[in-house]
Amino acid sequence: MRRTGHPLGALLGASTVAFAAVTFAAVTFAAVTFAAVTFARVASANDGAGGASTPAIANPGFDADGTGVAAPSGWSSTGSDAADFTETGGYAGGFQLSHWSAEAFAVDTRQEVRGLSDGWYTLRARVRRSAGQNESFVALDCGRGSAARVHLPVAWPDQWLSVVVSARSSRGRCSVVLHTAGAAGEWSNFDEIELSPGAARLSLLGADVSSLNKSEDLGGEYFPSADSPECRCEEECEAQPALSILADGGINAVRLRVWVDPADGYHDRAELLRMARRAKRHGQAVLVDLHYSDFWADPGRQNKPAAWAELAAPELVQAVYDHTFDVCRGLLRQGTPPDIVQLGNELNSGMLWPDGHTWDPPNWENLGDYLAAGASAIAACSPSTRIMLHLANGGDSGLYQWWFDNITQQGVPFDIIGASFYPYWHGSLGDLQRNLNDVSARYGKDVVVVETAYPFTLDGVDAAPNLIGLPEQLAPGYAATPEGQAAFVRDVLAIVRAVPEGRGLGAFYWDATWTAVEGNGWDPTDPASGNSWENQALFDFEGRALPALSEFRR
Ligand SMILES: [Ca+2]
Ligand SMILES: [Ca+2]
Repeated sequence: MRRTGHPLGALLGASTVAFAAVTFAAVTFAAVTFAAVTFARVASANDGAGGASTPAIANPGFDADGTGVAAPSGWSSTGSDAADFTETGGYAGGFQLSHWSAEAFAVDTRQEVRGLSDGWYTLRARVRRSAGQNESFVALDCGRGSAARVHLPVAWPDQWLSVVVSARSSRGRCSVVLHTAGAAGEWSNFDEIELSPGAARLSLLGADVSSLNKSEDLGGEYFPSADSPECRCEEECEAQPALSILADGGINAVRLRVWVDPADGYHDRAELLRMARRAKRHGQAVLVDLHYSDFWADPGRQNKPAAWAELAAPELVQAVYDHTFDVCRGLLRQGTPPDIVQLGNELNSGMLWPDGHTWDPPNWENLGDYLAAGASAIAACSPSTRIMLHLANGGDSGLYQWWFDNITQQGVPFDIIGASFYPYWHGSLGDLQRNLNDVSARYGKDVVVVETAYPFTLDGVDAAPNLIGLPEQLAPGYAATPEGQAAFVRDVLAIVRAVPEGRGLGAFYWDATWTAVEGNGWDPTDPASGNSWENQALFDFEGRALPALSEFRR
């Protein structure tokens, strides 16, 4: 099984040297990292975790034998067994397991762990991988049909990521499998393999469907994926309600944008009530996205609703309360209380400019008053509804610390931190992981990636140029193809699932249903405005569900 000898010099030159400095920095923080990695919260919510043994993995950090060892203690390899070996470096302890070969390869490094109780176990690993043709994953195989894997996301080459995968043990033993199938010169690194009782699960597998009602009114049609049973025979494939297709794909939550008095009458309170009824019929949770504007609100614009333009700051507090309460009460009265309400949208620069701006000049007191008013309206209307505060730039932990330090000083009550994460604007998946892990621990809050998306093509179908249409805008490792979009969604979900203490609740795909339908452009004041997002929807140019949707099923 084991080969003897391998071109170690070539290996070191190929995949190790460039990362040495970063690896040493990571070693320094090892103690902190270990302290944060527990599963107490996850395990408490899990069936079968109580009293489970904490199993020991032999040589979990690949540090027992030094460098260049083809058969690290405790592990065995199958497949291209010259392609796995220890190297200096690693996330911690000085050494790591590497998968690499000068030729195309496929290798498994595995270890069977014995003495397990019946119940769920979660495997956590530190990983990183090259960005090319590299199919690599960490698997936990407990036999009897209980096996699961998590693919290695792609980040910057110097960024170690933490990933988790859970499976149910029923026969006392499970196998840890570290796998890479790569083209020549591709590589993966593994370190700090850890097995704990409990399961890591996402509760919110969501899609923003704010555009859907208007799309359907204007003739937009949606179809199941091309390989679904309904569509195998082309002529038998009939349009279905998009929410049905999304629900069948695993979407268990929807996000809906609310403007106060929009120019075209869409995305207002009445539409929210209608869409919430539809979503609840599919068993979907409802996240209400209050913009406190008549138009888009984001870091570049946070304009007051026209009806509020002349209000002084104290009157704005009342207006925020009244609008929030009115929207919430409407949902409550029709029997669809909101599950989550986010107060404002992408509040980096505050809201209700200029009164609630965070820097031009800053007025955290006003912003705190507005958000506290929204929170108290929700508490009065629907105490079980959870309150979210949402920023863009999900890879910018400095921004999040600055903003949430200030807003917590104002005493604003909230439950969940929401983050937008678009890799072409907001950094790598490593940046996202660092920020989510940091803010959830720093403020003791759950986190949700409340907006994310990725193109399935660089082509467009209407006249409006797409926001993402150039190869240089893409994230390394993720092609603008249906498969690349699916891999990106899969890996965002993996990052959220790995947030320590089970604080990563899930993610919402934005705007899943915004296909190119004439009249449904970005500007509610201009029916001729086009769609700059149709290559990032979860439905292709024919309206068929894309494979990324099925990533929400797990
Ligand atoms: Ca190590
Ligand atoms: Ca377009």
